[in-house]
Amino acid sequence: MGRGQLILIEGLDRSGKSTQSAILAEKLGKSKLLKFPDRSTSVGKIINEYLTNSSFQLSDQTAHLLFSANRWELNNEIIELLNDGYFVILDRYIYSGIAYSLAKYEYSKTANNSGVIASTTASEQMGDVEWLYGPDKGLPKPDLTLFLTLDLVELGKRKGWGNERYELEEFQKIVKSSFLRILNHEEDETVELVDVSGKNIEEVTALIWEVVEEKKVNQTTERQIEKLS
Ligand code: NYM
Ligand code: MG
Repeated sequence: MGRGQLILIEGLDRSGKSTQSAILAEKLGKSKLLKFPDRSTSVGKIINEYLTNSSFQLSDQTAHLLFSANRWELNNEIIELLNDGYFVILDRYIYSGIAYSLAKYEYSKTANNSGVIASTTASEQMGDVEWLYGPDKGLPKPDLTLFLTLDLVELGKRKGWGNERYELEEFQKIVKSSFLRILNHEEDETVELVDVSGKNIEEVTALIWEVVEEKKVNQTTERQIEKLS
C-alpha cells in the first residue's frame, strides 16, 4: 500500500475554503482535515491572540515566523498520517503564510494603515518573497494545491467581514493579488486556480472533484513525500 496524498485548499477569507475542505475530506474517506493556523497548539494560542485582539502587538516579522512555526508543530503528524495511508487535507498552509505577509508590506504603504494590520513603517522583509518563504523550507510539499479565487465584485458582496485582524475588504484585495503573484500556477502543475465567483457550494465541490480526479490525488501513490525547497 502506498501513501496518502497531501491536498491543500487555499483562498481568501470567505471564499468557502473551510466548507470545501470538509466536504473533500468526507469524499476521500480515509482522511484527516487540518486547519492552519491551528489555534490549539502552544504557538497557535499566541496566533489566536494576535488575530483576535487588536491591541496585542507583534512585529510583522514575528507574526510571520509564528505562522510558520505553527506549521512545523504539525510536520511530524502530517508525515505520519500520509505514510499511514491517510489523505491529508489542509485548510490554508504556506501560501497563506507568504501572501498575507506580502500583502502587509503593500498595505503598510497605503494611507489606510493605522498600524493594526501591518507595522506603520513597511518592514523590508515583508516585501522579500525569498525571506518570507525561508522558514517553510523542508515542510512537506502538497501533491495538489487548489486556490479558491473570487472576482473583486464578488469579494465586495461577501460582506459581514468578521472582527479579526486582516478581515477588511481593502486588505483582502491586496491579499488576492499577492496570492496570484506567488502561486506560480502556470509553471507548477500541482497548483490550480478555481474561480468560485457566482457559484454555489455544490458547483464548487464539483469543480474541485474534477481536478482531484484528473490529478489522481484521490488514489494512494508510491511517490516519496516531497519537501519544499
Ligand atoms: N494567516 C493564515 C496568515 O496571515 N498567515 C498564515 O500563515 C496563515 C496560515 O490567518 N485571515 C491568516 C489568514 C486569516 C487568518 O485564518 C486566520 P482563518 O482561516 O480565518 O482561521
Ligand atoms: Mg478568517
